[in-house]
Amino acid sequence: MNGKIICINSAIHRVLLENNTIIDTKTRGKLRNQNINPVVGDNVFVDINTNTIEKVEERKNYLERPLIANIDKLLIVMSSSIPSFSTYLIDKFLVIAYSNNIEPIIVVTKTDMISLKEKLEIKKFIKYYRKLNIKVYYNKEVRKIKKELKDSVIALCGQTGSGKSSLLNRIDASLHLKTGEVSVSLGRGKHTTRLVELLEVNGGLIADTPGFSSLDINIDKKEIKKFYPEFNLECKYKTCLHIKEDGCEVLNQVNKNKIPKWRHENYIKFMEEANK
Ligand SMILES: Nc1nc2c(ncn2[C@@H]2O[C@H](COP(=O)(O)OP(=O)(O)O)[C@@H](O)[C@H]2O)c(=O)[nH]1
Ligand SMILES: [Mg+2]
Ligand SMILES: [Zn+2]
Repeated sequence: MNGKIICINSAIHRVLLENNTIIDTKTRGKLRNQNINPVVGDNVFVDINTNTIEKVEERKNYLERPLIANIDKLLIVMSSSIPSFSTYLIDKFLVIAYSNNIEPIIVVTKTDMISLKEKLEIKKFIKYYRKLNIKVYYNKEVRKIKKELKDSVIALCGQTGSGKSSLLNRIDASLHLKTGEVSVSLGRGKHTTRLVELLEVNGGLIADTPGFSSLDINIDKKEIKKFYPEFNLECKYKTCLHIKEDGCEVLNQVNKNKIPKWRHENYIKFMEEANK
């Protein structure tokens, strides 16, 4: 029977089957011999007589930190107050999402904590992201966010304190996730590696992870521009990286304020980081 791995704890692979039951399975030696290492999110075929995973389906995408496969949507949870709103982080998550074939969705939190003036400032950014066809919601819009969960596999990302756990609790109060936790450094020699787990929430699955621990854009420097949809313009040179080249149409649009300066500045930062 087909199913999806929702949790892995050493040798035990917990699978949500298509008939909505959950079983604990083992992997077959055959898979290990083929060097196939199933991860959370993998779509698998299970022999329900022996409770073994017989086959791992081809992956749509695969992230290493958190270790998870087949994510449909990335919920970028961005606070407008403490921690402060960061287009740098949003733009970085957008590149990570697009380069992994994941639909990004931005959720803005804590607008109740800011002034009207600050709200208008943030609205400018939101307007631009919407222009790029990215869905942006406020965390108050629980009904709209719930709709996004249906039949989707979702990962959350965003800074500590941005309101990820609070958001999930709003969506499903029975989750009782702890909020307001300050991450403390682990005691000496203690290795409390958190398990990645997919939780069933409102007809979808959400990765219960602290978010992305790795914020590296794991792609070639020359590729980053591909994940800035508005950079798909005709420059003088096909190989143009839109930094300071002669005849660069992207820079031209930035100068005309058609592409906002901050979008381009963040891009330059990513290019510099990719240099290291
Ligand atoms: N005022 C306000 N506080 C919020 C909001 N969302 C979350 N918080 C608070 O911000 C703190 C951090 O939230 P939490 O969900 O733990 O963030 P996480 O680290 O991303 O999971 C908690 O004290 C929450 O009560 C919001 O929309 N408005
Ligand atoms: Mg949390
Ligand atoms: Zn260019």
